[in-house]
Amino acid sequence: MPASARIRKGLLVAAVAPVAVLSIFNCGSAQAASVATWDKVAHCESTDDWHINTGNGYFGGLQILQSTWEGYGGKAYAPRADLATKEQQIRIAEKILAGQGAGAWGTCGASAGLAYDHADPFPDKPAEPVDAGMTSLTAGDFNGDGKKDLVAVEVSTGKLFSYAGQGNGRLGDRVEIGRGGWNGLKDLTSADFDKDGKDDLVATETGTGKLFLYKGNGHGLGDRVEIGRGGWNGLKDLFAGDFNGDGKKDVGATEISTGKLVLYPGTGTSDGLRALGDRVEIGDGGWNGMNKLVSPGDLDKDGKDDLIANEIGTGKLFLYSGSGNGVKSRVEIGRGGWNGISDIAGADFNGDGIGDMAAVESEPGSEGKLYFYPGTGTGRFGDRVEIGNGGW
Ligand SMILES: [Ca+2]
Ligand SMILES: [Ca+2]
Ligand SMILES: [Ca+2]
Ligand SMILES: [Ca+2]
Repeated sequence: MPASARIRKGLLVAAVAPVAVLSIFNCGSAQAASVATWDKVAHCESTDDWHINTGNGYFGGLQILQSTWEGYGGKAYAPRADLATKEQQIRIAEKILAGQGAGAWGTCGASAGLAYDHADPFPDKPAEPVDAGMTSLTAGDFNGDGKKDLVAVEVSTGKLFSYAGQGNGRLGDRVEIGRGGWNGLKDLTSADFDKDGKDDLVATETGTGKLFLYKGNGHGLGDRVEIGRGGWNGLKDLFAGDFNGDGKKDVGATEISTGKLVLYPGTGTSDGLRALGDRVEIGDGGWNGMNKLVSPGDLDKDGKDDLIANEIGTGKLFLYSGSGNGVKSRVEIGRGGWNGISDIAGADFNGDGIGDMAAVESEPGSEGKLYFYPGTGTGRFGDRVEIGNGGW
């Protein structure tokens, strides 16, 4: 369980916070709070100033740390919490509350009774869509023809669709796989985790912070199994690949509270909580400055899975070549412009043994275009080609 990531005032009284955190995790009830309770937290944190930025690194009425804002999806609303509306700040705070508990607001959370108010702040109002068109792209062979398919969630319906890969970077017709409700899941990533020859899908359930594995059955997805107890909302940018060289696919992620890159080694099974082993750190802090982490497979033809990521500050794309024991030092493979890419999936789409990428370019909150980026085998990508017919 990652430690809580925020709090200006709470930091001063960290010694008392664990008591509140403990009671929350023991009771296991759904986390939520009314607007009136959030108003009390804001009164304590920011004296009711929902647009405050004092330069202390915490922003807005609920004083949310920038990396936490980004980690829980706040940038879909605004670049920083103080630039978002009160409702948007509360909607992200609800996710932090679910992931970290009321202890994230220290004494302000305690005095507001945040841990004991389980009301839905906006019961009659669905959340504004955080992305338009399709979101949460990932790639794997989900129809059993040996060609990698592109999978994505339709924002307007919460349905999961698989677009049949043609083996040449192009996509065929889509079919719905899995059951609905995929708007409540995030960080979708795919690999054949249990080594039965069929790709599986892993995702975090935002409401509970649990990690689930959806077993591929050759024509879609079968039943899901819980493979990670709560706390996964404290991780972001999940990716899948074999990064410890044992031939079994692992799950990697950035830990929001520390900015470290962590790896949960796969055990080659889909055996519930035994599917992943104890986690290890494979990258020092600083990964909160990166996003869109994805493994396209082997990009530089050394036989090891690799990781690519966008540097938020510069919009540059970097390759972190897999070392068999984590990742090597990074190499820049794309000069800027990658902040305009809203979603990335990686796999060997054209079957040449080299990892490729599919990515959506869009304005925030708008539909965008889907592109195919072929891996060249040198660790870079060749010229992109638009695929798909809009609506992404
Ligand atoms: Ca396929
Ligand atoms: Ca499998
Ligand atoms: Ca492995
Ligand atoms: Ca490689």
